[in-house]
Amino acid sequence: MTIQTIATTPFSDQKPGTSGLRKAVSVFQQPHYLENFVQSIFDAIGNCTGATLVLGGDGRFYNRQAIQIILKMAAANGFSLVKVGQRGILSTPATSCVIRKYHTLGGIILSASHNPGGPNGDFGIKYNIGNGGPAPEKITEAIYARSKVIDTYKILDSQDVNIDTLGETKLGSMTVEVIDSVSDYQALMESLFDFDALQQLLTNGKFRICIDALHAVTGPYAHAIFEKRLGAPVGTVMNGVPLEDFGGGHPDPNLVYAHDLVERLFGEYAPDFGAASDGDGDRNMILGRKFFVTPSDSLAILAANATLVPGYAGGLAGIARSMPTSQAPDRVAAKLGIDCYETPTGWKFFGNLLDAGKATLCGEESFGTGSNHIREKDGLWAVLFWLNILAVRQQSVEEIVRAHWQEYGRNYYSRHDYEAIDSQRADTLMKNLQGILPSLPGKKYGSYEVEYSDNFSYTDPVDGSVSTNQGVRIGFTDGSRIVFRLSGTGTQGATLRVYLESYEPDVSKQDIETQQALGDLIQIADEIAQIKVNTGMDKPTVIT
Ligand code: VG1
Ligand code: CO
Repeated sequence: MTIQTIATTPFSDQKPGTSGLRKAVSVFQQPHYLENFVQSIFDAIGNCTGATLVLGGDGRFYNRQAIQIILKMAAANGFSLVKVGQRGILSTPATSCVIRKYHTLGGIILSASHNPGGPNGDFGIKYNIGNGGPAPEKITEAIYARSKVIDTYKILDSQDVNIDTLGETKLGSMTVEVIDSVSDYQALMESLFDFDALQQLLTNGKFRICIDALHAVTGPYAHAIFEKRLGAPVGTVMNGVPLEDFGGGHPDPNLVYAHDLVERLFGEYAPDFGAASDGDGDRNMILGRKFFVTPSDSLAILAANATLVPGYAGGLAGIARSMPTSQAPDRVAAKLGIDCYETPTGWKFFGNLLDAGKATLCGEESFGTGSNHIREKDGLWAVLFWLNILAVRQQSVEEIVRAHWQEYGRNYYSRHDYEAIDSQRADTLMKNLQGILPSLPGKKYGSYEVEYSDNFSYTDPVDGSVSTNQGVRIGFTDGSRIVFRLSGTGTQGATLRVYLESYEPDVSKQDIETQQALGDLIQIADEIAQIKVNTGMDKPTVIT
């Protein structure tokens, strides 16, 4: 086995987005494309010699091939050990858990998360640092800078490694350890939640749940935890076998894409609780019987009830939410007398707050919730947290949410996505918006008056780093908000996200259908940003 140094030329498009580098599979299959990016990671992080790396992915098409390439490159770059998930499977939260538990240098996650997979779908790669979280911008920028000048990469000339059987093998002087994908993660969950109470709830014959893994990475974790460990009936987990193309579906847990689950939860004899997760297992959607919990509300409710759960019985240090997430968690933080931090979109911005002990729970409107137990959002963790609360309170999901609204008021919330629009048109829309921002405060739109308007900029309270241009916010005097930003995870053209939020303290007005409740704001958003004119689309492609 010899270490080969291969000559290469840079690709100009290897800039990591909100969550790693995502491209169509065909882009990753170009000669040297993956290798260039992996070598750029190794060069940017530097101290690879003798280090340990965690490696796994969500099982999508090209996962296995990419793992073999990365193993050979890790060996050639001096790593002494790579812990790889069996069959190449490791969810994003499980990877974060393993990095932290074994104090490794970092980890590589192969996933394009909620983007569809298969030969015609997307692939992605993300580097996580030693705290278990996504590399911060300083590192992703260094990786990108390196990718623009790279001229060689190192790879071991060797046979493929067996990644299906647990145990250790040698690859040159490096050890490859194939680990159980689930066990470390499951042990962490058992340390946080009351598994006895959960087992009782799931075996009492009265309370029924349904978990939709959408043929993505969560399947093995959900089978092991809910069916095997907690005793829920076999069949509780739907679509539980990870498939390379996710069964042709879109592994995004929302009312649009998790339609099988939605049909069950809104159908006859509906279960009491339903949940779905995404491609790499870090997102969650929570449903009660004929009831949808918005992710922003979910974060607020977990925070308000945290002390009912053993792992959080000591209370919360603080809460953090991404800027477009609704302000429902802020109200809980205010009541608890703790800070609520507002960060740019993407989990990499929560790492410092969690490391510094400033926040305990964090979340995003995009179906992501998590805590300081790892440094990623965590789909099954959120499901277990909800079930633990339900086991203690002995109320339905709907009762708990309605009681929350009664106490704190309801933040009506929705996100409108305009996908795959022409990039230039999207840039024009954002540029025009920026141009009119200074003129908006004081302007009236029907009964709404603009209080402030800005382009969100974030100064990290821990290391002082500044991230600018993180989305346009328009706030109204009654607390309503409209936020506009362009997605950083799409792979076709541009995706415009419009986030809409209004606040309703009056219980008698908390039962309006969401799009109707937000109807005025939807119109105002179009008036201000000229969405229809600029995108050429007369309605969003996805509403969540
Ligand atoms: C989207 C979401 C963001 C999330 C990111 C990664 O980013 O809006 O909240 O952190 O996906 O999630 P964007 O830039 O497309 O809006 V995942 O589950 O892909 O790791
Ligand atoms: Co994800």
